[in-house]
Amino acid sequence: MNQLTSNKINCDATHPLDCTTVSSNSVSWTVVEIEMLLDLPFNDLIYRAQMVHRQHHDPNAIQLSTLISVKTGGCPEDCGYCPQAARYHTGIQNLDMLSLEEVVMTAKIAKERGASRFCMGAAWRGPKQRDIDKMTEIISAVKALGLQTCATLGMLKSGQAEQLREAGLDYYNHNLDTASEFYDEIIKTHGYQDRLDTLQKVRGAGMNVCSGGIVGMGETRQARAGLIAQLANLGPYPESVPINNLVQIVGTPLHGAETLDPLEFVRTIATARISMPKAMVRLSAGRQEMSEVLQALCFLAGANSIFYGDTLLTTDNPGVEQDKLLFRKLGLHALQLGSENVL
Ligand code: SAM
Ligand code: DTB
Ligand code: SF4
Repeated sequence: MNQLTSNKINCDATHPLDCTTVSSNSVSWTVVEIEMLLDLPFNDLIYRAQMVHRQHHDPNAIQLSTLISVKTGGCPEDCGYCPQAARYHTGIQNLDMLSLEEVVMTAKIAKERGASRFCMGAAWRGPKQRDIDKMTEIISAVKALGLQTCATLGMLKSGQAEQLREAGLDYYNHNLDTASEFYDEIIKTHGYQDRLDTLQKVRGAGMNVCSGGIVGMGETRQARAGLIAQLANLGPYPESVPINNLVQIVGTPLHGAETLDPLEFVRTIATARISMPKAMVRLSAGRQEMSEVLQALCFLAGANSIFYGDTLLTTDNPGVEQDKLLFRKLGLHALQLGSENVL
């Protein structure tokens, strides 16, 4: 029997396309099984991803998250892709943390434009207690606007996740970034286990987990499969899975990395969809460099969330008007917390 039909396919067929995935969150995936998905003929893979997608999601609804960098630059860590790492000369300044008023003003605009979630990022290894104190104030104020809240502040210490949760934080984003075996080539100042520990703390505090990774860093297909398998096996897998295509930044070690074949990016999205059927799979960084056709393929492969707004943290994202036009062309609409669609 084909290994893909072993423990996660609800039928006895020998070909994965004849089968239906089970929706349970307790299924485990081997790296080899994810690689087998990645190896499928493209049409078969996309067909299968669409079938899974339609079992669990409105195929034409896309969740919109708007990002803000609440603390930009000056980060002590060495993540090889990151424009905000102080040690690389990327032209990003070490700025003070934004005020509560500045963040709330941006959140209001994001809501008016139709975002359902507001994601606040900080260039920290992890927050200090005084940072948590400021963030809890900010989170409560953003939550009071009626937005879902998400924060990505680095590694968490015991008790911090609970404080964020109590302030009204709905999601915590902390990416595994890549497969464990490739990780050390990208980051040395904190380890893979540190990241898993933070995700465990987030889960333990009862928050939703947002965790994904970056592709296009020169990793092998096996490493991409390793990342997806690791995420899918988190038990439960993350509610939200951002898949970033590396935005190459002059001055970082990964500037000049071999770019990923766009169809391989689409395949990665499809395997995330199949192995994490209920998750929101976010087509994340790198959209600015993608054609409309490539983005459409990503939606077809099961991506159902995007970052919405002119900037990510420090780099450009497609403009709001451009995204509205794309949504119109594709007949997509924004997934709303309420019922009204804005796009
Ligand atoms: N400092 C915190 C941390 O690292 O967890 C939060 C902010 S950090 C910028 C959030 C995520 O952005 C990283 O984990 C990485 O996945 C993504 N990211 C950063 N730079 C990127 C780039 N150049 N291209 C694509 N994704 C990037
Ligand atoms: C995620 O996975 N991607 C976002 C968000 N989570 C925080 C960040 C992308 C950053 C891209 C580079 C920049 O704009 O600085
Ligand atoms: Fe960038 Fe976050 Fe790494 Fe700091 S910890 S270098 S902000 S990705």
